[in-house]
Amino acid sequence: MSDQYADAVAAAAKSHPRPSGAKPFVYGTAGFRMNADLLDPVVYSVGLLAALRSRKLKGQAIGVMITASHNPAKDNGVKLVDPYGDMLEQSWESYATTLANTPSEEMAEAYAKAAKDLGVDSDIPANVIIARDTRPSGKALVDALVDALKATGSQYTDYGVLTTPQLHYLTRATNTQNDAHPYGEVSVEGYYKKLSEAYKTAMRHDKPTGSLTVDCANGVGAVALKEFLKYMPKEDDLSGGLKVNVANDRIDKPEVLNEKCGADFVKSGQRAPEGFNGKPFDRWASYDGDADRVLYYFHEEGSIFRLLDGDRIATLAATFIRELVQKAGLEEDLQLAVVQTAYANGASTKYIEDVLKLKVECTPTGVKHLHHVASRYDIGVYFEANGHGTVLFSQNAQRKIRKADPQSPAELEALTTLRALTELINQTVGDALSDMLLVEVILAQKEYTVKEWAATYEDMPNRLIKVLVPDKSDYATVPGTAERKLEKPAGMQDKIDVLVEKYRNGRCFVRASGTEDAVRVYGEASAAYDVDDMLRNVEQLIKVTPKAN
Ligand code: G16
Repeated sequence: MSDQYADAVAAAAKSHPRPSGAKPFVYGTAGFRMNADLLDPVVYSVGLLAALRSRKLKGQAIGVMITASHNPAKDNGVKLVDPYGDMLEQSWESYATTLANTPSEEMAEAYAKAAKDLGVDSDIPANVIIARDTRPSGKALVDALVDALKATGSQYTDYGVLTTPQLHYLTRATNTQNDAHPYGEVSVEGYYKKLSEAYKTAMRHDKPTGSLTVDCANGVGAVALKEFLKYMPKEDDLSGGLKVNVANDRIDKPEVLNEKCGADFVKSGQRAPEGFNGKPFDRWASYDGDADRVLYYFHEEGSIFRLLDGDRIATLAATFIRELVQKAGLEEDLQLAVVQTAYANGASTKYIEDVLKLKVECTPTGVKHLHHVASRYDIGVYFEANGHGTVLFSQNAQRKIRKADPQSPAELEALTTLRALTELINQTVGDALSDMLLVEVILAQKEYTVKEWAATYEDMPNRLIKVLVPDKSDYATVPGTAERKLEKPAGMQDKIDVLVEKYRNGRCFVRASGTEDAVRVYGEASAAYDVDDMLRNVEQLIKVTPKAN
């Protein structure tokens, strides 16, 4: 055991015992997520890994977010943020899983082994920044994390209650503060200032029509949104003044977090949240529990619910940014692409390819996958249908946009807006607040109401359901298929294929959730009744499939 901190790690680990008989924990789609009662030793182990990661990266700050996002209030979770604000590098996930499953009496040895395998120099200082959502369990979990950081001699800053994207922002801002182009001021206030200044520039000639009501899922998004509104132009300001109504902001009642409200509820149920009182065509948006997703929606006359989900935000953003790039005279220089997952509505993919004539890539679920692919392009627009996404501008694109010399007033206008967007968009991760401002800018500039936005193309009827199974690890998809085909349970995919063939333009896939104990089933077809029938049959198939051995 060579690491100089191993003894302290062993001593502190005694206070964070792993319960015997606990199911193996896996670092999944968004880190570890489970019933909060089980998380204490897991968070302790994540603290150890955060210290190793920071040392490995020469003392750059690593972020740790305590949140279970869209999950119910009883759950919590933890995820690591890499120095540039993106998710933990995938090759480290197995170390996270190993440490999380190590009994406390073996922790020091496992930690020292990981340090050795990863080639970590324990003399390098470690630096970790922490935030948590509004869940009551978060405070004690931060204590477990801090125990690990103290044991490993790490410096840390606890920012308290923040949205996930704010922590991502702070991580990148911390690590770029001495660069030629720092990401932003290293403070929460700096985050609000950056977004509001960019918004004001982008809205210099425009004012949104009507008001916007935001369902904050009774979570931390309510705190951030209310604070942010102090930095916004006054409601009647002709440059960007926007009336925002804050709904579902009961953070004083932790049990109502994500309860019958929030982006996940709205997307899965395809209905408005509790408390919805919009008149026809009123603009509403929903955040999720840690404010990294946003969706828009409205009611048509007759209370017909119309959802403007992540696919819609992707197509709106791609259309607008492409127009700006063209108007700025940079079309030949900057390649734009859209990244989606299998959950993207088929009509959105067709629209992007056939009408916008842009390249579409499809990745497995999980922001880390989309982010990775989007970063290969000059401008990569990525969104999951559930509202999680952002736009990435490569270093090359940012340089070209910064340095371009406008040849006409029209080019200057487009460039000014494009420059503002590179600041307005949180390029570290999906950010409900930042994405919402982007949508507001686009709707105002294009003079679109929600009705016109929804009319850009017609969604295929679709549904997403959750099926509880005895063990979700019985379900695995074929690598390289972006989760569209199952390889486990054996034979199930063939049966699904036979079923789906019966429905016009039917498409259906099954995959294990990375954040909940369930499998998800997505289906779409030309007719809504076909979608319902198809999903009923696939659900039945799952229920009668015997447990794998
Ligand atoms: C997380 C991930 C998202 C993913 C979602 C659902 O979101 O960050 O990329 O779409 O979970 O994942 P799954 O279908 O595997 O349960 P969030 O907002 O819950 O952190």
